[in-house]
Amino acid sequence: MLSLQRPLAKWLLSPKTFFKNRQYRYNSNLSISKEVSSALKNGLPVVALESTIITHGMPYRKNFEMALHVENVVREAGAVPATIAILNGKCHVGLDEAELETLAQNGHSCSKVSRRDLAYSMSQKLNGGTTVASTMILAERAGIDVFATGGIGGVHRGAESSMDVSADLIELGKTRVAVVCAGAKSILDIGRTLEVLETQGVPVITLGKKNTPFPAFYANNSPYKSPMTLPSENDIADLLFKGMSLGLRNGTLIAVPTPSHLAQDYNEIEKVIQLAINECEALGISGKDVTPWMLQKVLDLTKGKSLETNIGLVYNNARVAANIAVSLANLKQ
Ligand code: PSU
Ligand code: MN
Repeated sequence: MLSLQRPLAKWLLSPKTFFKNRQYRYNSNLSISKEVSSALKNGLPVVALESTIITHGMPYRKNFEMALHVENVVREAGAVPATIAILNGKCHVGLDEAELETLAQNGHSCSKVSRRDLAYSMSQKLNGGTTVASTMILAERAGIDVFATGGIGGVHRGAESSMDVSADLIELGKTRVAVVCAGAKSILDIGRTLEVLETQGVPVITLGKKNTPFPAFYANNSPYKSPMTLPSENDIADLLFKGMSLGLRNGTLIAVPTPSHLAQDYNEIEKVIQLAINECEALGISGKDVTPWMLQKVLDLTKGKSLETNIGLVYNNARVAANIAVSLANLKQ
């Protein structure tokens, strides 16, 4: 890894050179778009975006519209978007419109690619939507520090017997990318999700005033306390920069409350989720199918309202991520 290739003393002596050069290190397996690669070379802010949300998180054609518009949101806030996916076995960082449409149209017939699936999908020349975990890996390899999505995977309810803990949490412990999301869905066991993040040394920061609860995706009034809060994107960028300066290798989780006009009530959405969990268990759904199945079920049960909230919060997270990326790029100058 980096610290082995580059002696620590040298790194400490010239952090600026380190930041400028790191994007060139792992690029041989990546297909980085011209726009993204030129932004990275010039130290401009870039925001990574995942693609499982396109292939497995939303129905066509809403997924395609979302995938296009979220890139505009990032641009409007002054950063360059880099949607990440596997196309014909190649790891792409930065997709064009036709590539986004291929993923959106093929949906579930694309693979859902988490860390364990990366090498397989490359060797079998598959098309795949990358999860938070694998998007983090590819973003880091490309030299991207900030990544926006909707929600992360976490510890599933009942994980004490099923052992269903998302690889996203493990990745956050070891891959240095800041993931901006709307917290964790209450289809997950949010309390245990926060415990695992703490164990792994992942700072979990909610954007907002002190005492803002840890957001639960559709709902902001969750009963879970935020481990940390910071009032602005500049403060978050400063925290990220401090972590980098110390050579910390872990990721960071930034939780952004859902805009109030889209947020739903925690207890209302909880009832829906309980129904969905009961059915999921009765049908014996397991492994990587659980999250996409639950997302679809909640969408059906709320007659599409959850989809509207989901799309709106992704845009909001993308704007916040771009602001953080802009601020961080300035600190790294
Ligand atoms: N949560 C959402 N929407 C999503 C996902 C999670 O609200 O689209 C996707 C993300 O790509 C996340 C993945 O990384 O599901 C987690 O899947 P699993 O629990 O199988 O690790
Ligand atoms: Mn799982």
